[in-house]
Amino acid sequence: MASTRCELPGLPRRERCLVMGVVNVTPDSFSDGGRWFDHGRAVEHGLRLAEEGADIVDVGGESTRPGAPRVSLEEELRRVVPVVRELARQGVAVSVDTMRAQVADHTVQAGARLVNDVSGGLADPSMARLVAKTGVAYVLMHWRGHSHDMQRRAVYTDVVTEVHQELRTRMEAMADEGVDPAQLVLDPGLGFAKKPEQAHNWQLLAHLDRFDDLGRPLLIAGSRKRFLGRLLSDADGNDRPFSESDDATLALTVLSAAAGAWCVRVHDVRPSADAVRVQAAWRTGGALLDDQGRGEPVGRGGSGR
Ligand code: PMM
Repeated sequence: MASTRCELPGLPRRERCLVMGVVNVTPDSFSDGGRWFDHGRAVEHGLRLAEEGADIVDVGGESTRPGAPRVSLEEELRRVVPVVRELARQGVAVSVDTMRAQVADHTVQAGARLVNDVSGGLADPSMARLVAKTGVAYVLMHWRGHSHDMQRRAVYTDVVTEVHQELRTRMEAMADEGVDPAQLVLDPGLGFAKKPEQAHNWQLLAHLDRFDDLGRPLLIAGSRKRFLGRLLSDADGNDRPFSESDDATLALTVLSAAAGAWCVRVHDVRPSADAVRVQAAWRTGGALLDDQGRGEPVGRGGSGR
């Protein structure tokens, strides 16, 4: 896959898979809801993730867990804009996890360098024009509907072929609105209208190379998701709780990096930041190390800026 060392406007370029750390400024997110639901704590957490080696810090104000209600525009703005502004001011490469063009607009003005839209532009018809107008890098994720009914829409004959086709259709729709394909990152949307019991997520992961012909870098975001808990269920059939799936997430990071992913999105940053460095040193036979065998420094000033 050609995507790892891809150039995207405003974002760090590394000879390895990047790591995006998650800051959910929400009371109810899937795995860390409520923990950073305060501007000061959210900024502190984002800075810690950058210190731990996150190349990008992803700030979101709306939970996308299955069944989650939507928040108002005003509330989403209130949650994310100050956090994005402060992290950007401190030199962190910030992405904003939003489906709303107005939130994207305000946060890009506040310093966000990437718009991470889990709806791939479907939730807000103004998104494509905003992305075209600002020239900002944009994550286009595969999506079939809002959280309250997305699992009902997880009906596929061939999940890989259909996700590929739907991403291609969305890329074309964005281009029709003036978005330069060079702004785009693609994401198969693990867990979004994908059913653990039908192994949709695993089929996608097993065939990431099928997305090569779309010619854009891939973001893989499986951190703490339910399909990992299901994979690791106990003898009584109980899913492993998400709080105990960080080792499985780390395995996903290693395999995604080896498969050529541009970036992984994770909650627990340090293990993944270490792992992508190990993978890159392995892949290149140490060609990028200094004459003492050292890699790039981990953390802000090294990879965070
Ligand atoms: N998943 C979540 C949130 N944002 N963004 C992208 N690009 N891809 C994803 O799969 C994705 C996302 C939900 O996970 P969280 O509630 O743990 O943040």
